[in-house]
Amino acid sequence: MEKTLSIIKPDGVERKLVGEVVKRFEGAGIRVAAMKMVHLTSEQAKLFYAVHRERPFYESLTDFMSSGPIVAMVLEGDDVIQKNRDIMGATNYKEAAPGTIRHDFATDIEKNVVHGSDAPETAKMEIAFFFNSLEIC
Ligand code: IDP
Ligand code: MG
Repeated sequence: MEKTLSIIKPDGVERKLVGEVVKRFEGAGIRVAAMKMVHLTSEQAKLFYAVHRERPFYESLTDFMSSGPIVAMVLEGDDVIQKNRDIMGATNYKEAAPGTIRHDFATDIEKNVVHGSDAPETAKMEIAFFFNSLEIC
């Protein structure tokens, strides 16, 4: 079984979309294997998004990601990395397909409600950033 990291970003938590997002994952047959709410410091958000440090939106993105609590989850299932990306929709909500989380709820290219790992290697690193092995059931 494959695992991936999902995050409900500060905009999603503030707008009370936690239940809606989890419902979409579970409705697609995905299992939640770990879940926690955390409020990242700016330094922690910068570490998490270090791969984007050269991008013009890095400062703004990491300010946003540390602006309020987030919900981090480990999702488990067959092909769950790609399945989660399909349920999330395109990064830019204007290009996201109808029925995807970002199409239905995002308000901005940055404030796009959810994060999802994009490949097996990043999934492994991102899961370890938030969870130790005892916390993954
Ligand atoms: P992803 O979240 O769909 O994997 P990435 O390219 O990895 O997209 O970008 C990470 C996050 O950075 C996005 O989810 C979004 O919040 C933000 N972001 C991406 N591109 C832009 C941009 O052009 N302007 C502002 N924020 C952006
Ligand atoms: Mg990404």
